Amino acid sequence: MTTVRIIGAPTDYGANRRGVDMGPSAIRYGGLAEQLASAGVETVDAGDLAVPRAEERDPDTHTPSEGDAKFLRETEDVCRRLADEVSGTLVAGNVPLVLGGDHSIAIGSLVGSARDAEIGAVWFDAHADLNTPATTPSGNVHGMPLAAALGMDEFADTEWANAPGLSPENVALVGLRSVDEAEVDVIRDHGFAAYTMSDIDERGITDVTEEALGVASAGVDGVHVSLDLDWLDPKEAPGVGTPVRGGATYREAHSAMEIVDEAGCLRSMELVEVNPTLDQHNETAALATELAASAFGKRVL
Ligand code: NNH
Ligand code: MN
Ligand code: MN
Ligand code: MN
Repeated sequence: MTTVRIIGAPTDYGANRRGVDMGPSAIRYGGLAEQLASAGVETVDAGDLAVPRAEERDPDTHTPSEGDAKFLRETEDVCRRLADEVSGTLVAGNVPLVLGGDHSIAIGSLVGSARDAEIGAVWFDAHADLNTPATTPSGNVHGMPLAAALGMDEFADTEWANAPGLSPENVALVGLRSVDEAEVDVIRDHGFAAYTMSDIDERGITDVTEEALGVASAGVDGVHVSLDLDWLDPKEAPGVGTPVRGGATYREAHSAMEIVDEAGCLRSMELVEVNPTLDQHNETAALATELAASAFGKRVL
């Protein structure tokens, strides 16, 4: 029986809209332990990492080079500790489930998951998260974690952010519908496996998710699944800071997570960008718990 270890990373350094730091609490109150129990997995809760409040800190937008990356030093501090937690969980034979927080914490999840292994990643997100301090339109690090973990451009020298066991050939992005110009070039130049919502319209969620998992799992030890709740349509998941219309439906999302389970390669997972201050009756958090349960094997029959 799988034991899932829940690790909270309550940050909101990486996003414009405040309140995403309450995500881990909202997801727990939304029924995470109960949902995972109904999937037949045991859970242990490691609690939350200590995260200083943004108000106590200086955003300092001039690191690591000339560009903008707000709270990058604070993000580094959290991600270093998160990487240790994730890697320690895996070494102990358990499966890490990280609760964000904004998506910048994926840097820590990926670094930890890729510390002693070759991994792939499937990125379920409206956005590509491939900006760097030089290209970011916002300065928000939640738009950069994939570029950071892959050591792209000015992140090449940022050793704390690089996941050595992750290479671009094993990254698949699913559900794209808001991609910045510089990110379009990066996706083309690196030949990322990238599936837009139009691909899902044309081919169906089953086909796209199976192909994405095939790309991510080819020749590696396991796959990290990063689930940004803004992947879903805002009608299903209103409690996110950067909603984009035209996202995955409730059924498509469940179907995709069931395929994650069936593929049998899940190594680590995260649920990010749940912002309870923007949510309605905690429904986005509750949906996140249901989707995690599907990814860990919950079925009706
Ligand atoms: N691409 C935009 C930026 O870099 C938005 C990123 N927002 C996200 N990413 N929520 O998933 O700021
Ligand atoms: Mn400065
Ligand atoms: Mn994201
Ligand atoms: Mn997003």
